[in-house]
Amino acid sequence: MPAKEQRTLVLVKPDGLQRGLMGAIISRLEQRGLKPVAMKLILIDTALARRHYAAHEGKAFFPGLVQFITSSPVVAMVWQGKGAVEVVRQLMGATDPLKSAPGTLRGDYGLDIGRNLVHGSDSPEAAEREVALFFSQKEIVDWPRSVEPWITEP
Ligand code: IDP
Ligand code: MG
Repeated sequence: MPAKEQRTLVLVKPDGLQRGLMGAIISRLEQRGLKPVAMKLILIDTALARRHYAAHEGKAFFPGLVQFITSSPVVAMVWQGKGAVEVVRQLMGATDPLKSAPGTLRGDYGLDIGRNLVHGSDSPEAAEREVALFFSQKEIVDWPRSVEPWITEP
């Protein structure tokens, strides 16, 4: 991976799949110029959910969050590119869709903080931890993309 690029974990949450918004969410990341390097549809088990959201353990919404994220499949992905962690956070919008700007994924498709469609790692350190939680090294494909110099100046 080029030094100026980052990788980040993105989940299309159960509400995104149930509502048929997986394609719309993936399209937005793709159109921005980020590159997918890993992708799978999975049913998250309770153990993985608790590890993924460990920072929120003890909070009032934690049990509901674990219940929700394990209730139906998600699409787990790793996206790569310049500033990928921050770019995905901007594309997602604020945690509460009511506070997310129009044009963001949560601002365009969501109304409720507990049904906010998408997860993105919130820092490079979190991204590293979360990518490793969901994917083995073998599942991450470092593929060349011919359009690259038209997206990022070499
Ligand atoms: P983030 O997804 O924008 O990074 P976090 O603060 O990391 O937001 O919270 C993780 C997830 O927990 C949120 O995406 C949301 O689904 C849920 N959550 C956060 N705060 C609340 C709350 O106050 N009530 C209900 N659910 C919440
Ligand atoms: Mg978070």
